[in-house]
Amino acid sequence: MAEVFAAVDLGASSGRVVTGRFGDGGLELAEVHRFPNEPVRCRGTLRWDIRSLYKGLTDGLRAAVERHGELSGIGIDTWAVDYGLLDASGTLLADPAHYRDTRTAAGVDRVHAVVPPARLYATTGIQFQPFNTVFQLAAEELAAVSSVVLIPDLLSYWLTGELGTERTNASTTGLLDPRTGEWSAELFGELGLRQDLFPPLRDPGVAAGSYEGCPVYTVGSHDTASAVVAVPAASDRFAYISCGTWSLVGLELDEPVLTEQARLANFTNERGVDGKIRFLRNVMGLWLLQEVQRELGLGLGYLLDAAARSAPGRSVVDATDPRFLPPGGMAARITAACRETGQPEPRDPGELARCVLDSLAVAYREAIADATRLSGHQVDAIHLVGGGARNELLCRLTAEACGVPVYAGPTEATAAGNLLVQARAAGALDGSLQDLRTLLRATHPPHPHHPE
Ligand code: LRH
Repeated sequence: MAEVFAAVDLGASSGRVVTGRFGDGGLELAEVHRFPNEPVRCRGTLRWDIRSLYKGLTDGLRAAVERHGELSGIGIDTWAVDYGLLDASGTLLADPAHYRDTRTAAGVDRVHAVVPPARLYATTGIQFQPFNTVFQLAAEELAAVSSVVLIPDLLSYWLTGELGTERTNASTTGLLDPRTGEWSAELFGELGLRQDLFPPLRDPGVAAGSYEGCPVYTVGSHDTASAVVAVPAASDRFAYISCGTWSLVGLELDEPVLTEQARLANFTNERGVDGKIRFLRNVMGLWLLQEVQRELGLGLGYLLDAAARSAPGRSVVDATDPRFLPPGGMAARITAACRETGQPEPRDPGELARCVLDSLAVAYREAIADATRLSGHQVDAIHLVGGGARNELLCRLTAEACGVPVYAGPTEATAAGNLLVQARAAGALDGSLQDLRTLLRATHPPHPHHPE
């Protein structure tokens, strides 16, 4: 009999509940509910409206039950690094702060004054991002705090009453030792942080409690970890681009690369499902285009058509530059970056969008070249998964920039990875990551883009 699981996948701009039916025909995906994720500014701090997200999640689970009758499991993934603070009674003290809020700058200085960047990297392998949990916590008042709970674990706690810290997402805190998958006791000590602030670590693919009689499983609760599970690769010689609001570009490795060169190249070693390492670089991603769209009030289709008609490679900005992190005024920031580097300024929305897409393709090429150089791993295919796989122009430009075939899709890779790991945890599937990928590839063959 076919079994149906529900993946809750929250992204920075929307959340969705996707069901996966595992039967004779392989995996059938259905989006049963989608809801907006609209952060709110409260007394100057940008925050996630976590209760509205929780409502979207429970509405989605209800829709899943209405559609399929009974669910065999539920799994939750979200963006990384952010957390809720609980008091001793388990009550959330405030809406979780958004990683794009600028309050973390003081935390960066505080942490680096105690543990210099090179030692921090040698211990955790996490690339410097001003919003890493370790920096956010250093800017926080923790006296009244009993637990720090990462976002997917917080939602899972509300569903099940059980607390835990799932490992793939724990790695993004910048406090985990990537070699052992355990917290770095040394780092906690030096930073004066109590290790029991975080609920006990748990692996992806284990029981996490139940909700209305349905089992809840941990998955790669870091959305990127789930997306990488669902890269429909035919061999291990692949690079991936998990392309949504962010583009996470890199390789799947067996061991972390903790060299000084890797740190200087700003590569991160996040933990993946089955103890793998996600050796990758954060590139700004479709955020640049989303912000341009929002600001100019133009549809995505219009912008992409205009970009396709604009001259190629006219100007290229650094799509990893933290100056593009906060919301607002994106067109002016991109134009300023062109001017400062002596390149022509975009003159219309098409040229602006073209500049973004060309810049992303170049950033992808550089990230993949650096990742292969730093790790010694060879690549003969690039898999572009996530919403960006729908963007034909971006896929074509990436194939041309990299000189390697780009395989696009699935667009719902994150939900698919979430579902595959749950189904395996529940015993509905078995096998290695490669087996899970082969199963997915059969029902969701990626679309190839060959370099010209
Ligand atoms: C993508 C993502 C990414 C993190 C960022 C904060 O959604 O999880 O992997 O670096 O959000």
